[in-house]
Amino acid sequence: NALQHVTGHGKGVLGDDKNFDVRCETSGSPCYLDDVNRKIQTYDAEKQDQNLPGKLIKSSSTTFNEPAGVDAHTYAEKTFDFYKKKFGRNSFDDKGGKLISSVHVGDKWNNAAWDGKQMLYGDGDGKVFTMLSGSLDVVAHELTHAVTENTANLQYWGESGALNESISDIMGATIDSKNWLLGEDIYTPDKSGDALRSLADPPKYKQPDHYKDRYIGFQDNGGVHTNSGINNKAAYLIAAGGTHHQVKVQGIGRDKMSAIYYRALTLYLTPNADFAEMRKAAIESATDLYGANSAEVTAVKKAYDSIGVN
Ligand code: ASN
Ligand code: ZN
Ligand code: CA
Repeated sequence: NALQHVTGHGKGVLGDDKNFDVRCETSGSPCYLDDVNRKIQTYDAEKQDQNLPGKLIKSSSTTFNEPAGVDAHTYAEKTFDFYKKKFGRNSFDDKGGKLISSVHVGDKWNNAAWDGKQMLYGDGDGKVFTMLSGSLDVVAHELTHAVTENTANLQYWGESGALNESISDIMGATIDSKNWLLGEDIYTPDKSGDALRSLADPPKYKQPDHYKDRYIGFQDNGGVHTNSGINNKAAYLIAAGGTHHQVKVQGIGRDKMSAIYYRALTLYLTPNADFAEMRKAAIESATDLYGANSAEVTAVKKAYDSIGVN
């Protein structure tokens, strides 16, 4: 008893106009951030961090004056379409699972997350972060945590946790392919040019880019957001090429690089995989996709050589 697949309109967090799929009542109003085809729904948590997801975001017309909700919704659709078109994956669980997002979670919360059930986005404090759904790479990063949980299920500590983080960054930088930076759209809104992380140059944001420099302490689940830089550098080199620690890598592009990691994630990696197993899984995947003697397999081997993972 509702109009389905209506096109909604609205501005995102950065003030850009966009279109997205909504549902409207048969009378034409109200409309909701409810994409009935992809099964994507976006809610307002109204600054709470409990009683989630909150209220389904609604508007009296097809125009939504709710930038954080508009971006969470639109970018979830984009990420869904990437996984569907590129890998034939039907939502995060590959079973058409309903994808729920809540925006305005908590009071000035400077984070975003997949909580095992849904996506959560804080508003940021306006200094360190603006509304976190405003960045496609952040949305794709969080949603990839859901894909990982439903596939390799990489455990969120130590090397497997760093690989979990890295896979989210790799897919974030593939789905939002305008650069190799993560989170630059919503990080420090008063300062341009910086970012949360760089896959091209992890040390720029205090991450290692070689296995010998890995963090071995207990903070951050054993440095999951630190040591991800090591694998991120390998992925960057596989895609873009370059010379690192005297090892030259011939790049194969983001498209093939991400296909290798997706195949490794869904077919070869296991919950406690370490960096050495990541290397093996990537070689195995590249061999399946491009052949044992391919330039793609060589790129993977050289990239892992260059970060000290053999
Ligand atoms: N934004 C963080 C992340 O995705 C949330 C977390 O701590 N897992 O890595
Ligand atoms: Zn993450
Ligand atoms: Ca980016």
